[in-house]
Amino acid sequence: MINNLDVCNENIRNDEGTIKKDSNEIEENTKLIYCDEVSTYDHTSCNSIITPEHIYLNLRPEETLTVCGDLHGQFYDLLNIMKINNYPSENNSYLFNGDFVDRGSFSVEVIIFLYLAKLTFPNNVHLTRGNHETNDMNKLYGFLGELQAKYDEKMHMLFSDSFKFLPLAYVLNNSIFICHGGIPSKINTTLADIEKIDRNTEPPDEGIMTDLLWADPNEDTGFKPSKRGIGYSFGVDITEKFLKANNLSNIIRSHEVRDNGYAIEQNGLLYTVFSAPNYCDVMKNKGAFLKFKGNSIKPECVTFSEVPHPNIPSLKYAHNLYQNI
Ligand SMILES: [Mn+2]
Repeated sequence: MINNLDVCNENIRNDEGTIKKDSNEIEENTKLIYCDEVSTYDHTSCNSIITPEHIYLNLRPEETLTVCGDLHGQFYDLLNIMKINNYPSENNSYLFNGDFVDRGSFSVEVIIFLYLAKLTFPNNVHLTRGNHETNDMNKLYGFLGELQAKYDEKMHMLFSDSFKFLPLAYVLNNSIFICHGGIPSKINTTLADIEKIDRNTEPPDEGIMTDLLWADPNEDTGFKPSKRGIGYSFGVDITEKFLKANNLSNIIRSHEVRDNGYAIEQNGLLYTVFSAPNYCDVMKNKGAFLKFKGNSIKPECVTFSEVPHPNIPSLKYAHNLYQNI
């Protein structure tokens, strides 16, 4: 299963030059529309509900927090999570750990649902930025195309701006570090360093922000080049050092499909959680979420299967070079 994704990622690398040119043209066009028509858009309304201090999540005894991984536009599976686990409320909090959009053909419905949930329960719904909450990915993997089909390009500029406000990481109950990809490759990175990142930007080619969005664990030790062609992978010794330096116990991350929806890796120190079952309509994996109650640092791991969706295949809105996984 992982190998299939590797092939897909290999294609991304090989075609990068061609796509970049195309993407830049789109970017220039959308900038013009944006400047002319929506330049009075008020950023402060976003900023007031997604502020840096919210990265520290300490649950009340009666509160549960459900951590979901990648959703990738699979709106009907998101509704199924709500059916299994109930809608957000004061005691039923959620953290959606990035990659809300792209690939699945209902990304618009997913992101509007999540933003409405955030606006309704700002203290109980938490959203992490994933590597797909970025312009480069949206141009290739469908979110831009889907917005062009359902609305227009300027809608993408508005969503793109909103993605820049999303936190890059959280700390749950003073023990568990949560981010979409993985831990920074700069040795001795502290939580204070992570808080200091100016995240109101597209991710650069390298650095702490890019690592948090893109890194993967490996089954060995040390740092290795990433199979994705961007970032790197980190071994269990790197994880141990990061946790010790920051007085933490575990890492939760998403970003990679797992057959059972989640996996406990690196000697029990790291959880991978992925919430898009039968990913891209072909991968046959389960979805999962991790559920914490009160001050617990050991989650209940819940798995679920895919549900039917309207007959619009995954990747329908993706760039035409990327419509096959
Ligand atoms: Mn990802």
